[in-house]
Amino acid sequence: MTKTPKAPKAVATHTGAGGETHQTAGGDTPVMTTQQGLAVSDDQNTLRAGARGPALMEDFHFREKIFHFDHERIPERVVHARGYGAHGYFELTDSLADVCKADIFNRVGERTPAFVRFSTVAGNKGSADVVRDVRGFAVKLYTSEGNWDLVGNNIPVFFIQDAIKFPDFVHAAKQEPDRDFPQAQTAHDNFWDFVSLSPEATHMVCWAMSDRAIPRSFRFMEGFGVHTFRLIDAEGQSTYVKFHWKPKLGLQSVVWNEALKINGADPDFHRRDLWQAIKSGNFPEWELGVQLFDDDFADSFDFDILDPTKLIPEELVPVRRVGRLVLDRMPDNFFAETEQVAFCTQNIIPGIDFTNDPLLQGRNFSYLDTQTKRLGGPNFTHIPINAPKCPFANFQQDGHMAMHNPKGRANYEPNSWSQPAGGPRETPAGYTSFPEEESGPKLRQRSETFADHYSQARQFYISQTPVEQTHMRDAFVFELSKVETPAIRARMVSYLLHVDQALAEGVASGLGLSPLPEPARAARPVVEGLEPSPALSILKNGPDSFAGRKLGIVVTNGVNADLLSALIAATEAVDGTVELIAPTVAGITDSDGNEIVAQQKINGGPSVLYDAVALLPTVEGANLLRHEATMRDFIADAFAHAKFIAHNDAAEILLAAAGLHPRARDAGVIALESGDDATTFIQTCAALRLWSRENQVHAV
Ligand code: HDE
Repeated sequence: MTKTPKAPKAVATHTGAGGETHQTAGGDTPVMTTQQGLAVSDDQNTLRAGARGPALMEDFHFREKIFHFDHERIPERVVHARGYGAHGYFELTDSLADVCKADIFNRVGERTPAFVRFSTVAGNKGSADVVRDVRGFAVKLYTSEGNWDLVGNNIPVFFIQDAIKFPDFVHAAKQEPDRDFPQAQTAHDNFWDFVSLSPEATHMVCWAMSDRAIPRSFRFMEGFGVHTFRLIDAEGQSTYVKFHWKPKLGLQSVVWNEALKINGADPDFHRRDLWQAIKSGNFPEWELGVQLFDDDFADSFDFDILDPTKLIPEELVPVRRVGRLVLDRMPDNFFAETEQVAFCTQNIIPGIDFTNDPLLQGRNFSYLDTQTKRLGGPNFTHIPINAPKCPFANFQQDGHMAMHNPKGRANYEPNSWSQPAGGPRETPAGYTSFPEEESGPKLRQRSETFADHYSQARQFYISQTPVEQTHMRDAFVFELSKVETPAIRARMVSYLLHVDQALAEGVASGLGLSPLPEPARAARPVVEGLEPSPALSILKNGPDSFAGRKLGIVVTNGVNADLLSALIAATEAVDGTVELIAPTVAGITDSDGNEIVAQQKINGGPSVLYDAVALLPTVEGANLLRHEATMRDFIADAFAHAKFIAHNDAAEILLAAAGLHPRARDAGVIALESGDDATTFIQTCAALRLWSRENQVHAV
């Protein structure tokens, strides 16, 4: 942290006639060539007729370079456009051979290569990371039996019950078409209009208004397969399964006002976090959990297991943890891997099968179709990130960019050519679908068993801690306050009256909506007496240490070297990280005369970028910084966001400048006098935030 980065190896240079720098190949530096392999002598100047004359058409190097540049962009994903991926592996820790024949689940200790892409849903590719949104959690597992894509989200349910509604839902959520805003947010009329006309969305809307939709980082969030799938054993028996990814670091989110400010200060907050964690060897890890159940459970459950707007509480069907997913390598190139990775829900392997969840069935068409458009043709499976790592062979051929055409004479079968010219053949050991009996009239009809839209929304709400319930209420109020049409606000409150009376009243009051609307007509009465499910709360499943989190320390010249190193040591001892924030990024000299580089200048390192903060200025430094508005914001925001704040004596000057006089402080503002205090402070930070402070800092 305190080291100055190494300068890159020198490259030989000479200066051109116009003063431009020419860097030349030689030694370790490779020769630049055209796409045809022709060495390039001058990459700074086009070929001209005379130094001041017109450019020549003959300049094939210029034309190739500009042509390629002109074609750099491909269509962004229609949803989940903004994403960030990493490589890793899945390791089996508990065999599932009792219920699943998939090779990946049969040998404990075996590792399967994986690529994971996290994403937001609504925003365009260049939008910010910490918007209120669902996060995609898409996992490609390169198994020995073919690629298995588990294309999940960080929320276990979805907004709609039938895939045919997906285009409407997505249109409503994204920018409004006449004005092309707002970007990457649902706080606008069209979104709330759609969901307030779609009672089935109520459960998911409650999740989206919870802190699940503003995770602290990808490393602190869960993933869910959402749909009910099937596991198939060696005898062909089926067991229903819901897939879960449980983060090793526990669950953590930011608070809404903090999220708004993070997006300004660092729109890449989540991708930078993943990059830094992996590059520094703190490999993010999740456990794979499965909820297994049979037809008897499905028949006895209050809801339809095919309905993607419902979950199965973990208290009813426990999550069996069977493996771990570790991300340990960033892609070499973002475009080649993260942008070109093509997830398809229909990519499954022997031992896993679909159910009739109508959303899943629709997805199985959509993903293949969208990849073909996005990546330009049917051969997107030939791109290295998408190709299986097991052998593969078939008679599919040609098309744009074909890399794996069949070898030999045959490109069809059956054929009478002997091997090797005859090519691949089927095997009875290949994939077979579970032979579920199906019959019924052709019709367009939603099953009556999908009709309860509020009970699980209520269960979700009552499973939250009071702090989280308040955040949900505030999120509804914030979003609906951006909705210009009063009737839409009222319609949403009419749904919330089925979820929880206090929630509905709180939202109505926050909107200044009076009198309360009538509750919406419910197709089915709310199931009474559903027990709270603690697994649904973030705060009940939070971290128990400062591991994976970041402390921001404000330092100035002459900082107490002992205290600073004690604080850094205490943080690093629990696998946390530290950034130093100083008046200039060149850094400071500590009380022992050591020169220390800072990671941020004060106006580039606001406290929203840190999980907790410490203020260690000298008196002289504090007297300088108290006149700096961003320093005062740093403290005021840390306090407003309920963060733990450590400080030395001299920092009293800064605390006072930010309006934090001793009487305004609380147990979360902690004086540091010795190295022991530093350890206690970091232990205190395990509690995430001093939530009780929130009541003091929000009047409306
Ligand atoms: Fe997707 N979804 N989706 N989705 N989805 C896409 O595929 C779609 C749904 C999810 O990192 C698209 O490659 C339909 C549920 C993730 O590359 C597209 C329906 C869940 C990603 C598509 C759904 C997801 C996508 C757009 C309703 C959680 C990003 C670009 C039937 C279980 C994957 C693309 C990545 C991406 C269609 C609903 C998760 C258009 C039709 C439910 C994580 O094919």
